[in-house]
Amino acid sequence: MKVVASLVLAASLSAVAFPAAAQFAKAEDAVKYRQSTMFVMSQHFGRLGAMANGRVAFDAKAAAENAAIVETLSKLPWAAFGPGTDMEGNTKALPAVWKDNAKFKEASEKMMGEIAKLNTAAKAGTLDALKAQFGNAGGTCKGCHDNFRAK
Ligand code: ASC
Repeated sequence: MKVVASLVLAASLSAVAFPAAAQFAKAEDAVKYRQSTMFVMSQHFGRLGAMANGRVAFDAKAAAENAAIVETLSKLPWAAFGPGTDMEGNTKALPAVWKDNAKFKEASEKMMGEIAKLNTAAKAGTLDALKAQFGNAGGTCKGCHDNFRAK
């Protein structure tokens, strides 16, 4: 009984220590998850870009909806870059994600911060406000891709 109790305790402690690993059944799922969330995010970010760059007419409601989706999605990929998800050949994520993890984490936090500001800007309901923050937000996507994603 004691052994079972300590095994249960050990399992729950390791789940707390490694929440990312516990979230996915296998490494392939983590890779698919982070790629999928990034892809959906890029689709909604692209709709904001089309407005910011004048390719489609500004629509305040659509801008606010897309920016809210992007902000929610911006929080999701990171838990899927856990230990053991460095799958060579199956991902564009560079080894630097794990070797230089503090820098990667910093880049992810910078991105989330700028995306949160983009959501605030979009809610203001003007094209000027959207334009003023869109480039800053996109810059953090690119900055991280330059350092942590293979071409
Ligand atoms: C996108 C997308 C990215 C970023 C980046 C911004 O829409 O898919 O990766 O914007 O290109 O510089």
